Amino acid sequence: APIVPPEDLESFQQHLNKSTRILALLGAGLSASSGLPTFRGAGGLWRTHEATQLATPEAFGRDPGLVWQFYSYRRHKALQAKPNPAHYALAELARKKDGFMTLSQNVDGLSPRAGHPASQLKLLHGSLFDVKCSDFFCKYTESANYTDPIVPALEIPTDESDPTTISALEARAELDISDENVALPELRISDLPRCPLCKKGLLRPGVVWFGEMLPTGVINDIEKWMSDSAKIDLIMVIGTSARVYPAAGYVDSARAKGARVAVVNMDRNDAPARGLYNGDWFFEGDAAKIVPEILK
Ligand code: BJW
Repeated sequence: APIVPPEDLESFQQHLNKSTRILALLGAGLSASSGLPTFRGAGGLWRTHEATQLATPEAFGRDPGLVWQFYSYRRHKALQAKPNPAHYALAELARKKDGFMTLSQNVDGLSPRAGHPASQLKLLHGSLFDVKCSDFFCKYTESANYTDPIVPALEIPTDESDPTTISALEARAELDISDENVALPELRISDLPRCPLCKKGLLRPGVVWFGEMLPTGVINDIEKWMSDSAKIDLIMVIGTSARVYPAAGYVDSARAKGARVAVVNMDRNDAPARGLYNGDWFFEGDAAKIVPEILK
């Protein structure tokens, strides 16, 4: 059976083919089938903590070691993960259509690794592989830091039980520290990455936490793109609960300029599907399967 109703597929593709100004708003669901957990719902817990509770300046201020353990784990998982067919299909659409712009809330680096042209990809919430100084007065930033772990103390512990065979010794499994039953290594503040410029502040992940501004350059580029023309033809809202602002607000901005909305989501009852009008589309299922099919 086809994943997508044929009549929806046909009307969507007709609209896509005549569209010149297109946006995509991406969220964690896009990378779910690459093995990376989402923020809300199943998989949104890291040990006993809501992922969204660790993504705040307050959490970092209170317990920088815990927050680094969370982000170091996610850097490690993202480096092991591979882009899925949806990442590749979006990258290809960008190469085919100059007027296509992707707004990604994801920090996992999978869209860039799928070859998505950088000029058509705006990373709203930064990247796991950007690092910056947490001291307000220090301007130190680094991009493309793929060192894993970023400091030795953040190495993921392995199963130290006595191996019975050589291969078991070689394959010593990493423990899953996202599981609250696995002990977290003790950390001292002095073990955490320190700013090489001011030598005072701790380094922190270059992502956008709650209450923080999105990167000004990114916001300006999007505003400019939006105001370049009176009309936007289409916005695709893929794998996001569209609950976080200002990201979710781009759906309304696009609609205000005439855009029709296409939602791709596993969960029909999740936020973006509720606000759909006549002439919009809802494609239910795994983005990794649906996106390549509708963009074919
Ligand atoms: C699948 C699938 C599969 C699963 N296939 N689908 C206006 C109104 C109210 C509040 C505010 C407002 N404006 C600003 C705010 C405050 C706040 C906010 O939005 N709060 C809301 C929660 C109410 N916003 C901010 O603080 C922002 N900053 C800001 O506004 O600055 C200005 C300012 C400053 C000071 C004071 C006031 C204003 C910053 C927001 C930063 C968000 N950061 C995070 C963490 C990033 C770092 C990290 O990765 O750790 O970004 S939070 C987290 O949520 C992360 C995500 O990018 C973001 C969105 O989540 P996403 O991607 O949608 O994931 P999920 O899990 O929610 O959804 C997954 C979806 O996929 C689900 O629907 C599934 O069904 C689906 N799915 N598998 C297809 N295989």
